[in-house]
Amino acid sequence: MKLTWGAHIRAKGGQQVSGDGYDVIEGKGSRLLTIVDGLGGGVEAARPTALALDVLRANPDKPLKELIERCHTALHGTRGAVIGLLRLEENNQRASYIGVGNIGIHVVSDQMIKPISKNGILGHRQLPTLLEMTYTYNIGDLFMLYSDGISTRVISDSALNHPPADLKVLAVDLLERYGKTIDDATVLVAKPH
Ligand SMILES: [Mn+2]
Repeated sequence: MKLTWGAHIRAKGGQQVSGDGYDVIEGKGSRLLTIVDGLGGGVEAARPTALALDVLRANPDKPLKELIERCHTALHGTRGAVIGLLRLEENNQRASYIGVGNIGIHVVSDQMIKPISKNGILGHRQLPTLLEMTYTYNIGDLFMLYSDGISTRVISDSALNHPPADLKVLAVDLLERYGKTIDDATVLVAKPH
């Protein structure tokens, strides 16, 4: 699949290490896009984030629910994390999403693609009943994941309708304009074409 993407991350003011993390992981005919936000700040927050990303990188083709459950297990005993997990499949143009906790997702599309995250924390007690939402996307749709260090007002920004060719430029721009300095902040934008 041809997927153009860009991401930007900024640690909260005064921290050297970000508790947010992201990745775009290559699977068989699909990509897994994720943002993970470790609870707390600094190194304590970065640890659960790194553990969750390791699980995803080792298993890019497993069902989303299983990936979330594996992350949950791997994070027991840590501060915990929230996650947004999006899979874009190439052949059938299927987009599927599971979110646990406060990670935002927004899709610019002619289709009604409005996935949501459920409340919960990976690594803490019981996971919520996982809700996997599946859609058919169009080539050229723009997918955006963002952590809660980004104001939700970002979803109405006009730049999303006319993104630059280099999506890294868009991610940097959105973070600069909507990022909060009191939290780690991450934006990931991606466009299948
Ligand atoms: Mn956060």
